[in-house]
Amino acid sequence: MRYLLNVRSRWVLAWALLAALCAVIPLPLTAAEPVNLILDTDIGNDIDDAFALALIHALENRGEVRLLAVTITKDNKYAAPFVDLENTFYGRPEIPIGVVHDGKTRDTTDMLREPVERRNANGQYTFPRRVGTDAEPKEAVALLREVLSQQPDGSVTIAQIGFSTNLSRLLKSDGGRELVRRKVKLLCLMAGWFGEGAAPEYNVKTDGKAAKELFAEWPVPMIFSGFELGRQVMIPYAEVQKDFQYAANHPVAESFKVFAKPGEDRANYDSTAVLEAIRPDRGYFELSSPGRVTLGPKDVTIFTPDPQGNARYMILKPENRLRVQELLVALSSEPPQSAAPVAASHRVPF
Ligand SMILES: [Ca+2]
Repeated sequence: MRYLLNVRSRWVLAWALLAALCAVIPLPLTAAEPVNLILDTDIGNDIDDAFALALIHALENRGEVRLLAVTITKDNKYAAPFVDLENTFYGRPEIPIGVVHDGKTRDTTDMLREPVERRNANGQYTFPRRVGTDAEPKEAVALLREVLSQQPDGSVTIAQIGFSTNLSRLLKSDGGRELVRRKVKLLCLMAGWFGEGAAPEYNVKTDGKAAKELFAEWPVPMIFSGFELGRQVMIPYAEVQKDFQYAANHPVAESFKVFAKPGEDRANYDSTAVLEAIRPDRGYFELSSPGRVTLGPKDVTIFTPDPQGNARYMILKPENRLRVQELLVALSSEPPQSAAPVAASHRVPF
């Protein structure tokens, strides 16, 4: 009896010690590993790509994501410097950038050109960057292959918020489909239009051939954020005017002002796909049943339910619309963090 009491007493003491330790050692809110993310963007054709990139930086500040690389499908010389100056503004100038060769939308847009070319009174760039000064971007597919090959199997999420040019070329490159199957766990894309009244969607129809190939051949799960969802989530002009005032010169706010008409709210399509890529388990969106996405006349997306399919599309319930909209703008307008945690070891050299 005395022995049993002693054993019980020891257990009580051990539990008391453990409780005391837990009280003094703060446990992280989440022990989850950050999402290893590649962003593939047509930045410069609409303003939401710049906001989606700012959103990624805010979530990397929280340790939720590690931006491995940015690849670009807009074939214009200002796109890479703009991505680079935005990454530099947020304290991460080392993020490698890949550019498309012989791609779509070669036109120059002022929302890229003006921030890239802007100089201060001393003749220095208002927004410093490395591209065009001491570094040059790589070709996008080569960079995708390099980055993927260096990551653990099944660990990479890709957010495609432009055309399918780069990712379809990746699949067709030597061993590319196998590389994707081995390294990528999820592709979130802003692409298509699902449900009533569906019409051709810009990201799909601009490179319809690539989209068709990607949707047919992609070997791991895909989650689509369609036009019908993104158009419900706005970037309010008045909020951009107020929320980015912390910086006298802010690349995202300045690009927005160049692009949007005074007072014009713009849709935040791309940020919805990025949010799902990084926070898939927060219930912001519902998902459709599994199925397959194919293209019909004029490259309109057709979703066919199929239990064996690897595609789903996102659904935004009316009661979640405002919280998603406000969350995205609030996160995108977060100032750069002076001591942002940077897991540089996971990134390939610029
Ligand atoms: Ca885009």
